[in-house]
Amino acid sequence: MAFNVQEFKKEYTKKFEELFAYGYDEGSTTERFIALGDLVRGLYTEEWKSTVEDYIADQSKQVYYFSMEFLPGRMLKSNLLNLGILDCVREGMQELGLDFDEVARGEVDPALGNGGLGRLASCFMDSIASTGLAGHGNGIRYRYGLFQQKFVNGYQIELPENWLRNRNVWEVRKENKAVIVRFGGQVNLAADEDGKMTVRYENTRNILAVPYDTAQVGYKNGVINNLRLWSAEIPYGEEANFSTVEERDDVMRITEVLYPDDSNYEGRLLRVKQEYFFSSAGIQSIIRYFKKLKLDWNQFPEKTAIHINDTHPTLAIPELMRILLDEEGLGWDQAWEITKKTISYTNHTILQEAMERWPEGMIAELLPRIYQIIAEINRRHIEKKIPIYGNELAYRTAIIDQGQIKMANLAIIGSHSVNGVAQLHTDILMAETLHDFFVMYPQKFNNKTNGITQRRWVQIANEALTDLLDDTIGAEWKKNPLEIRLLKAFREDEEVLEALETVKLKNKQRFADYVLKTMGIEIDPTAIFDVQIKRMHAYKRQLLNVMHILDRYLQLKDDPSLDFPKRVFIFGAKAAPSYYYAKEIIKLINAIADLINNDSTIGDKIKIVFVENYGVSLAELIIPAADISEQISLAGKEASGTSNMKLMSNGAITMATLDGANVEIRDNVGDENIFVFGLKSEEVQSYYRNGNYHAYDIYEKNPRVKRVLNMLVDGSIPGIEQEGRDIFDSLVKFNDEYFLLKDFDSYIAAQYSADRIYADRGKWNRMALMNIANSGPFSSDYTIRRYADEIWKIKPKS
Ligand code: KOT
Repeated sequence: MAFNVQEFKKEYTKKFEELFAYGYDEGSTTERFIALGDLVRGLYTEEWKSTVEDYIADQSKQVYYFSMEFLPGRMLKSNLLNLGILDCVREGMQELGLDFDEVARGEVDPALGNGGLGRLASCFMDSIASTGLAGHGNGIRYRYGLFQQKFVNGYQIELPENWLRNRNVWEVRKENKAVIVRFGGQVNLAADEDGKMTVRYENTRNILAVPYDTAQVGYKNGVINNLRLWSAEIPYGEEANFSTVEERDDVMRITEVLYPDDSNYEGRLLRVKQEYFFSSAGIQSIIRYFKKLKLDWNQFPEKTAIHINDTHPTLAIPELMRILLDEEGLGWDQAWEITKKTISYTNHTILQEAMERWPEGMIAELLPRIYQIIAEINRRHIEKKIPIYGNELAYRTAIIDQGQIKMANLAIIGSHSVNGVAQLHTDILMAETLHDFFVMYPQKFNNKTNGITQRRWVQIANEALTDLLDDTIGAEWKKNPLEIRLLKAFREDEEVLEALETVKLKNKQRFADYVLKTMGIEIDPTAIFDVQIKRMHAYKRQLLNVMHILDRYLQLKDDPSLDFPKRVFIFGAKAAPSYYYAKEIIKLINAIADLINNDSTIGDKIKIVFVENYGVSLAELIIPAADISEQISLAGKEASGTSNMKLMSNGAITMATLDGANVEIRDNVGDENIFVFGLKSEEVQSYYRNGNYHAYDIYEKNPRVKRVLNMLVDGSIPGIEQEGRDIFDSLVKFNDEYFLLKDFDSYIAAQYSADRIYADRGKWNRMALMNIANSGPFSSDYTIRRYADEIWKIKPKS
């Protein structure tokens, strides 16, 4: 994009005054950001428009990524970087006497997702545009994002996240593209004039779905795709059918708030309303577009791919069927072939508590026609499969079972592709969780290991590392992330290794400044920064990390002269508000932070920092500062993980169980550049199968484990009472579901080897370098290319 500093300054000054009727020098940070964002949006509208026009002219096949969650993070720098004008704007702002980074922080970070699943969707949106693919997002414009987390006396409290309080400069409301989504009512068959039977919906409650579009700017390639988020409103004109205030409130509630559960499903009516609302709106707008092309319906899958991000948008399947059957008059078989060829599905978890199931009666009442279609899909599935696989297998794969609708079953049966998000995860799906379906449809199953966009997670978050890379290996890695492997050539180069250490130190200092300013805790940037950032969940085992901290504390209390290198344990985690146990662990971590941070005999040897309100923006600050990346979930439980990839790309060394994508990280970096410990997935499976795990025996026989656990209940940690008891019981009395006790010794041993190696700066820096150099394959650009080639069958714009 041609643009110079002088022009920018002129345009910015003008834009600011246009918007606020006074000069930027008088403006607040928020206003300064709004003016800049507004200006930047104006810069790409032309290309946004022409991208759409090209897609129409070329009749390109397009993919629509349906996701209940998107976690884009602040968009200013990312848009500027991708437009190729980041440096120019930074310079211009500086010349205007404004602090660019501060202005950038004036943007609210839209928290329209919970964690990995939503962030993956946003990395994918960036990679789809940046690899020149025609693809768009479809989701919900929540009025309130994921709650803001505060700690009060060490307890998590949740505050509403009113992210739209200032205007959202990136979105464009498109009222003329609104559609009607219908709920409730009755389905009637009626004959038209020619005696043809048509399906009529009566007494439905009609809701207006209004799209808000946000540009997804590709990296220096002129491609600008669309993220379409739907907002529920009261219809006007002939569709208006609400009378009472309660009915109106009901409508607004649909897109009011994001459900705050991660890897756990909420079986509430409102949740399924949200799911149908955005699935239906998305399908309707895709159909509307397709009809403009004036093609045959059989060409629909040649022009359209629809991907569903986990089962949340699965109602897109019966919704597409409904429109093809009832509105477009296709027969069942033709509609079904089109639907299956169009839809593909990603599974993100094997945790049973996360598998969506809806009561049959609830769906029948809320979505009577959709229910009929699901029942018919189910009936035909069983009828077709019995003769081939027998009754038992056919019924085990039924969509409707014991009064419940199983969304994963519908997603698999109604799609042509089912993928897991790391090789181990896909293997477990095929061999265990979805084995029955794998027997029926082996060709549908495939793996697509997750990835991350290094544009946000390296170029934007870690400018110092970006400069170092450019200076050592050139800038090709930015277009072609595999090229980062060129860094390997410098693994014995002391100058580069030292420069890498300096970069890390700078990022650690930046984070230390933040911690001092916001929490009043002083941390030493030369200490090991040991980072665990992810949702608080028992299977992710933050508690194992805590056990290590307590053990280290006890060792130091016994012998203050032990020469452990200094460590700062950094946590960032939100707990679902209703997840009581996770909240108890938050309280426990805050309590041990109070105890240890204020123990003068420990001093700098251990510090604990639990940041409030962890999210994308904080991740951008923490990840570049990390030395150790804690990826310690129980093997077989974490589908993939993506913070593991972000941290390695920034030179942190992984403390890993062989779970999710950690396995592939190990394969890429080699055993000598990662700390691996703990049970393997098959070992865990075998314990579960045989029921021969006895946590109590370990507690009794392992004195270090016993001492650590006793601290939870003997009053040594001020401020916790019931929490300590509950956590102790979960481990000792209720047999430690996630095998923390079993993995404790090997975890401690791995932590000790990290201590030893950290003391050898040259060796540590080399390991860090090798992690960065081997992070290229985890770029979401490659992940997306594989989705495009193997599932969506779409080609990049030439
Ligand atoms: C949430 C509700 C239902 C089903 C699945 C989820 C879910 C899974 N939410 N987040 N995930 C995570 O997705 C990431 C992206 O694939 C994975 O890296 C991570 O392991 C999952 O836990």
